[in-house]
Amino acid sequence: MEIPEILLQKIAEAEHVAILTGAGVSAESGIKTFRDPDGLWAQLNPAELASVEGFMANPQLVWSWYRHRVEVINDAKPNPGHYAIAKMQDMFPKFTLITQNVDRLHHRAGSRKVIELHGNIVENHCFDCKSPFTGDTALPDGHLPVCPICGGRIRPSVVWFGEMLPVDAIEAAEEAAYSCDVFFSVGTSAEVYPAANLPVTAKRNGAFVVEVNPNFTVLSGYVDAKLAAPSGEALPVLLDEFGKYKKFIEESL
Ligand code: BV8
Ligand code: ZN
Repeated sequence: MEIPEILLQKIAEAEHVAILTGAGVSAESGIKTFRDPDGLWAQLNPAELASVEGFMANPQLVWSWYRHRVEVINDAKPNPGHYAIAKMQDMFPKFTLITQNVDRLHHRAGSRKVIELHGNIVENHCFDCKSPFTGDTALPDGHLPVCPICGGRIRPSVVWFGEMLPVDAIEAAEEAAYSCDVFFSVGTSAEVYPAANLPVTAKRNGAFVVEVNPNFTVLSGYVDAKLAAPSGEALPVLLDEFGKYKKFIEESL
């Protein structure tokens, strides 16, 4: 695939590179996205499953959905897209990785600092007293994990629709979008807020915005460059071309 030279130039000059990832970056690890035709929302209603109301109304259904997703994630492995992003963390004076994903595959690929806007599916806590819960949640369907401290309901430590994002996470993400030189939007439909504001904030503040996504999104007509390919293919090629570009520049000095 073709990497636009302007993108290589902007990355070479960048002091600060920021990346926002969504479910698409984990698609090649075998984890379903949400909005693709075969995605999670194709069969299920997000409001019923990824919201406080849904959990209150039917904790059994919500827990069986999360248990299924945890099993899929435990069997999944990071893909070349995750590894390429992990490599990028040491290539620039400043680098910020922001993810909407809850699967922690960036951590497993070696990314050291990950801003998790929507929490993670690996940890759980008590809905009532907020204490972290390290007990077993893989209970047989029909059984719900109970808080040993207050007897309250245990929930996954993800951010549900209608819930505030962790303040430190969204503030750090907005700061990075505001101040970076190059902003990558990788594997996201950019439809969930306030995460979807980030590429717009970056663009408004003069960043060169790149979308890595095989499909068209609401961002596609707005970005400065688009790599219309799966991130597991596009990002390794980008790093490869960037290496050659830097060598060429050094040799021509
Ligand atoms: C909040 C964790 C308010 C749970 C998730 C305006 C401002 C603020 C809020 C709102 C607003 N408008 C509406 C809202 C409410 C809502 C919202 O945005 N709704 C949408 C549907 C309109 N937002 C919220 O509720 C947020 N909370 O704002 O609180 C508030 C304010 C004050 C006080 C109290 C409250 C909370 C949102 C977080 C919800 N939690 N996940 C869980 O996972 O179980 S959202 C979940 O869906 C993901 O985290 C992610 O964010 C989102 C899915 O998006 P994507 O990751 O982009 O995935 P998607 O499937 O959509 O797209 C995949 C893309 O990958 C596609 O484009 C595809 O082409 C591409 N792709 C496929 N394969 C590949 C690929 N790309 C690259 N390579 C490939 N191989
Ligand atoms: Zn409790």
